[in-house]
Amino acid sequence: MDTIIAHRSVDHDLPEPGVAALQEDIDRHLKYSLGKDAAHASIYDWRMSLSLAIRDRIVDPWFASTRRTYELERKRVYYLSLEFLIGRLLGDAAVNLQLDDIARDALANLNVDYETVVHDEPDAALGNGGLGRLAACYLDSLSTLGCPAYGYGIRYEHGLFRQGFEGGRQVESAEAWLSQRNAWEFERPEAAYEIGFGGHVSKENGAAVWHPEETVFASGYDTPIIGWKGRWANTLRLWSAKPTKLFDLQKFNQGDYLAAAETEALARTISRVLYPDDTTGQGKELRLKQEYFFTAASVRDIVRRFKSECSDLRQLPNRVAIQMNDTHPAIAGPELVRILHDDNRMELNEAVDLSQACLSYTNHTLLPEALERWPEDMMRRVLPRHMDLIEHIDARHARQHPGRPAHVAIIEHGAVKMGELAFLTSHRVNGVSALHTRLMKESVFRDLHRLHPDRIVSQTNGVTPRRWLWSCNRPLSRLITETIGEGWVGDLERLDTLTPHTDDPAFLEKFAGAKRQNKIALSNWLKETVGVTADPEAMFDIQIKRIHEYKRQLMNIIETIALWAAIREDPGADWTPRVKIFGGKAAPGYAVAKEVIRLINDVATVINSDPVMEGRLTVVYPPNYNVSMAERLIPAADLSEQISTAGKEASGTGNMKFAMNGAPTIGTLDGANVEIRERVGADNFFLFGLTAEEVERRRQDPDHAREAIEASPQLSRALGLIADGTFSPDEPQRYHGLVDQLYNHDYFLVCSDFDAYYAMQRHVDGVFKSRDTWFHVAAMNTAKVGWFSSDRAIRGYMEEIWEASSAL
Ligand code: NBG
Repeated sequence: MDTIIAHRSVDHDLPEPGVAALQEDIDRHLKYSLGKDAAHASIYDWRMSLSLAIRDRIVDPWFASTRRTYELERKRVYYLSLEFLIGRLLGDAAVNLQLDDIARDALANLNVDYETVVHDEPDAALGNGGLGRLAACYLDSLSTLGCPAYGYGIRYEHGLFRQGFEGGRQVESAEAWLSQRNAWEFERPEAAYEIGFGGHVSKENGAAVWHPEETVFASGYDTPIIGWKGRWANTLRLWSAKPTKLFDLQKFNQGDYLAAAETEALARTISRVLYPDDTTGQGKELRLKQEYFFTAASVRDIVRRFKSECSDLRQLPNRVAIQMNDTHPAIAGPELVRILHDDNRMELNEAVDLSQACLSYTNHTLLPEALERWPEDMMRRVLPRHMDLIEHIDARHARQHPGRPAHVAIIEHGAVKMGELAFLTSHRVNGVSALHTRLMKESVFRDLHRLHPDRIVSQTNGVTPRRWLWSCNRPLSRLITETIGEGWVGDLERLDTLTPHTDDPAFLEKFAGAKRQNKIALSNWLKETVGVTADPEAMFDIQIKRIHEYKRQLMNIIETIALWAAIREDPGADWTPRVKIFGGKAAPGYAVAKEVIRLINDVATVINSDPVMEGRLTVVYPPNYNVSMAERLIPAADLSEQISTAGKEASGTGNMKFAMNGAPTIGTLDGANVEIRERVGADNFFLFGLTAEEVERRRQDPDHAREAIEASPQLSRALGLIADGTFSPDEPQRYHGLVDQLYNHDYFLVCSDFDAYYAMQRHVDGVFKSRDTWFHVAAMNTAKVGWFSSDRAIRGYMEEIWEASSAL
């Protein structure tokens, strides 16, 4: 065994545990934790054993981090998010502990394949899309930077639904990530809080006392999140709802069996499912209860931890920064005020001010349908005391700003507006890209911004380079390390030192080789899973994200149809072969998005069976897009589709991941595309389309769509093919609604941007043919996007919003 030692070339700060030690621990867990003999162990058994062996190695740095935070009396950051889209954890933990190669060797010695084991882990899909994935990247960076922090969310029994296709249509089924034991979490029966709903408020000795009608326990489960090189670990604490047994028993004893059962049912329901919709405010009482449930548990946990260290509640803002990820945890303000004032007898206005000094809020969208509003009567029914406090906060703000415009009120026309509540209870409000922040100041929060000109700040999103470059793209990350050394993983702006190499043919050859290796791997996977042949020589053109009208997958598939028609017309021309890859889920109730999915699949069927298209055009839509699929697709991409209607995509984070992995963007001036383009350079970004301002102006023309269609032979022809049933021969009218909508409404300006998009795609075809130019552009994307690391973003939050510092 002594001869088998780790063969890593990187420097690291950890003691070298070695292959033999890890192998021994895997064996031990297999035997004593799983109760299995190696001869009968399944992949699951090996995965659990390896995960537990790796988890063991996280515990010491985790404890050390906690001890250090106490010793240094550091401020802690609390990231409250209804979604954490973490994906698989095994690979991540192994990489951050620099144990991946060691684990590979240890398993190989046991005749087990590391990749198979890693891929056996179910994705923890506790989120819908960008917002939830951002929260996961931020956890990684908080730990990497040694910022003392907790993530707080819900331990949903069922994560985001599983997507299948039947006859091209999306069908949803329940996801069950917890059907197998979760290797990473530690149950914390002692961290349990009784959370109330409903009931009434009474006055007792001059203080308000809330008597909830029903209660559930929030019970914590902790997952340690280890940072890069294992120097620091924070905690992700997810709350699971459990029935309050004692309360049930009383009711039971009173003979009220039904009510007793109700409590139990309610409890189970609260943490059962993630709402599968990220862009519409849910008018559901259960959603409100989920939000209050996890926020209240988290705030109580925060105050309890604070009190264990300090008795003077006025010190709270020096020790506590609470970040509200979107408005879902916006009840944190009133809840903290309630705890300070009602439970701890702090003067009410002091409680409001103190709570504001702790809280800040990130806005993630300007789409009006996504801004949460709760019916006032529902809010009063579910949270009567909070409603009183919201009224107080609103009235006080009105008094402090006489003559404030009526619509900045938190409560208006019988609705409680969570955006306004979050704004008014926070000391900082941030947008997620420069453009989004500017538009926020000019639109949704225009008047509040005038009243509070210092409150809104910008923190452009970032993504973790550990998952999104180092681990998902080994061929490229090896090349980068070989070229500029290893420091880039923890300091991504060092990628800039690749710049001179982007003119070196030998480097570009290797860069192209890495891309090719990833494309072959993806091609093999596509063949196995969906049976489609994707030629690695072709351009891999990828759009992966939630299906939404503003993201304009429809424009992409119409362009595909137009291209198909053009190739058929002149098959002998020198076409650049393309594989169009789509991935993404539609919210189950979002009818238009589901039609777009069906259209893409219908178009794929026709194009892929057209012999003329062989070697020229292929369309693939693998079902059930998730974090793990993204890790396969992004490294293999040649072209990144970021084509939203300008002004609608708050930031985007997929755009950053693609650029990092050497896939230039075809995109509009929207969200973080603007900043990506500034950094990679206009020559290395394929820009098209109307700007946010032009979009607004264009919409003023009532005939914008019809005019654009009439002016564009390509678009007219493509729409004609959709309308005449070419892609739905068994039901020619299938897409009439969709086409009508484009002619007569087209709110997202697919038609007005189409020609520019089509023309830019043909330009991209040309650049792709010139191999040297293409790989220079691709490599420049990798070299220049270091700024989009979530480490930079978290540093920004620490300095400008939380006033928190690293404890490393
Ligand atoms: C999304 C935006 C994206 C952005 C992510 C993360 C919501 C509500 N918003 O553009 O649409 O990148 O948030 O900030 O999910």
